[in-house]
Amino acid sequence: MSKTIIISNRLPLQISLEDSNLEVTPSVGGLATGLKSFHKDGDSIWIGWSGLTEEEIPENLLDDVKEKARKEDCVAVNLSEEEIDGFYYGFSNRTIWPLFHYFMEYTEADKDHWETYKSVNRKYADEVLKHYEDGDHIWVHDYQLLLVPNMIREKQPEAIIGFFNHIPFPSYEVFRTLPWRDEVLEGVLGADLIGFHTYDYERHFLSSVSRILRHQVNFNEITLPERIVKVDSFPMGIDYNKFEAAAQNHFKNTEEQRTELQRRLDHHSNETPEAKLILSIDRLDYTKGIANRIRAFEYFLDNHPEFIEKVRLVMLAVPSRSNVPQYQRLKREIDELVGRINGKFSTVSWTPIWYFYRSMPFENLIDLYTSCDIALLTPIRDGMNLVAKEFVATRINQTGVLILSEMAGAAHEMNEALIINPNNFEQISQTLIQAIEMPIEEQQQRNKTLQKRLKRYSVEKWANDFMKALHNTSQDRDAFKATRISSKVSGEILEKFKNAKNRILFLDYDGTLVNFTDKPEKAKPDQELIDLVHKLNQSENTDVVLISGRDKDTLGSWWQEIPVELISEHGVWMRQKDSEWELSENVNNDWMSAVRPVIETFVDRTPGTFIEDKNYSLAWHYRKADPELGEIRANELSNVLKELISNRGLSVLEGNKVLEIKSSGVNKGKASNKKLVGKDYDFIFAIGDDWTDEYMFEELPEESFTVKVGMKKTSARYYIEDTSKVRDILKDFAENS
Ligand code: ADQ
Repeated sequence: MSKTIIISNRLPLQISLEDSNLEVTPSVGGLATGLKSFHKDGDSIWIGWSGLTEEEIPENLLDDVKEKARKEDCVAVNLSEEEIDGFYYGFSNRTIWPLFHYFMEYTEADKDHWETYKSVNRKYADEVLKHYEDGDHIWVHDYQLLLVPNMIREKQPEAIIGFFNHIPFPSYEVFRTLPWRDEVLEGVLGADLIGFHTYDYERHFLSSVSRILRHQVNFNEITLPERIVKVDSFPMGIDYNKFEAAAQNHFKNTEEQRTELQRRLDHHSNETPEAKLILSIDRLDYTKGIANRIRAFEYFLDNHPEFIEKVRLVMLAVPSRSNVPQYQRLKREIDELVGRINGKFSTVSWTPIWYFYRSMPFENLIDLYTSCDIALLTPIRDGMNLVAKEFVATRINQTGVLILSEMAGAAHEMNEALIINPNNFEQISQTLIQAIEMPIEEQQQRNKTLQKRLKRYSVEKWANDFMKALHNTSQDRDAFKATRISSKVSGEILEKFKNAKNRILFLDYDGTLVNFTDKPEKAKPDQELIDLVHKLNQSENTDVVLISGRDKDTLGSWWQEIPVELISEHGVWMRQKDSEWELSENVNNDWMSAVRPVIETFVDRTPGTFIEDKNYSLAWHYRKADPELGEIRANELSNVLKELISNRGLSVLEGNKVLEIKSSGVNKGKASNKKLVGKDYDFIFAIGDDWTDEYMFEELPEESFTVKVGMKKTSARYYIEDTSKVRDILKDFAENS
């Protein structure tokens, strides 16, 4: 039976050494917490790092580590201290993490770190390949493993691979500054499905893919030559029932069962029943806005001294990445801030901030969540922020107020929270007052709605939705009817070619025989292509027709020396072997003077676009335009033109980054069929890459070998990956004729 392979930097369990014994504890952090239940309940294995470096594990305990992991359906990836330094503390946390959270001033570009990142990603991919069996679903997680999807794909082209990014994806303007931006995007694009927490991250990613790699993006689909990649947003939820149940149990605890922390919290509320506890919980990370939060709290007390002794900030900062200098500096900054503010405002009976710098057991988290009145979560940037959701889930009597930064992904779904800008101290201060004074009924009303949504969209639902979408991408792949021209299929076609007595080949030009270039005039045939077409054209019983949308003058001049048959402008002109151009359709161009000025206004407004004048058609090219603006304008122009040309016997063809206006009666289907009249071909081969070639694929006889270049929707029987593969098959023909 097929299984799911989860891969993340860390395993959901952390293995550590205590007096030469191995201890297993659960990992802290959003990803591990969230996915644990999915892993436990399903048929899956989890591949990741155990938390101990190779140097730290005594040789005699190596097998024990493996065994401890195996018991939890986990596989530990062995990493050395040097690898952890370069891969985790280095590239992941000193390059990607700050860059993706818009902390460009913290972003380093260290080549050695990048090299280690690549080699460690390869280690993870190799471990996956060891456990992979046909039909398995692979789910790669987060920014430490951006290259893994493609590393798996290279070895297992048919694998079903998903990738989820737990942190923000920054805007193109920020992402483009990364020296290895192309490699990173190509790495992720090895996946069939790429998930983000919010639509904003999704559109930033799509825009980077289309601007940097120049792949075609249609809504949320990226067309690669050989595959289609889907991108979507899946806001991660929490294990709602676990937090709700923990809170219910918490309130059932007897006096003796209460934790030390809970007793202190109880003492506080008994002593000062009117005072409010404001809670914050985060990993100690500069993205979480902890220092700003303390300053905002100071601003609040400065401006509203009436709340002195009436509020207290309870702050839990969980140690994290303490090997990275910025985290060490931040720790010092927070220590100082807390000290200064406590010194400034404390009274004999009150300190404004209770600060804990440690990891707490789960039951203490629940103590904090349930005992505080207000949660103040003010990240500067945060992929999602699960703490916000956990706080709400534990409020079983539905009281409590959540103040949440608009910079957290969670803010998109938690509209009933009080949403603030973490840099606006005045707003935070006013919002604190609103929270302190909020009537119980309003608190309950807000939390009721929030809880309903959190309960429905739990982490389980999130994981299932992602896996369902991943499964669908594999079904879409199967539903794609065209057959890939593998070496076996190309051998079969070649056999038919060899045995045929009378053959005709229709070859589209741009995107089929040559790659696209930024200017159409640059796509001149190279010598290899000229020789190839020449050789094919000389073959016995073989007619070769270059069929293109290009104008007759360009096509004619490029193929002046070779007496190959040409069809230009989608069929307006034909040049027989060794003869002159003939106008093949009853076409005219008196409409151009009315249409041209309209297109010119689009050229003026859309930098990088231009008009190509053909004898009987006008083409508007937008390949060089900003990709998003180009698509928007193409859509707009297409609508404007359709209205303008209605009832004039004209049509608008939407090609690959080009719109073309021409007579309706002309298309490659009609033109190619004309060539068949009165002939008795027993091998018809037609190949092309865009929409204008679909007319050929649809109108040629059924037994023809119709081939699409690139894996796009098509009526062709076959598809082939790219222009170099096209040349390979034509070379086979040339050598065997
Ligand atoms: P994190 O940056 O780790 O996650 P967050 O989403 O708030 O941030 O998750 C923290 C998790 O750690 C919570 O589930 C919390 O319960 C747990 N936790 C906190 N303190 C703990 C403690 N002392 N002991 C045990 N557990 C503790 C990253 C991204 C986020 C994104 C998540 C999930 O940075 O933006 O929401 O992944 O995708």
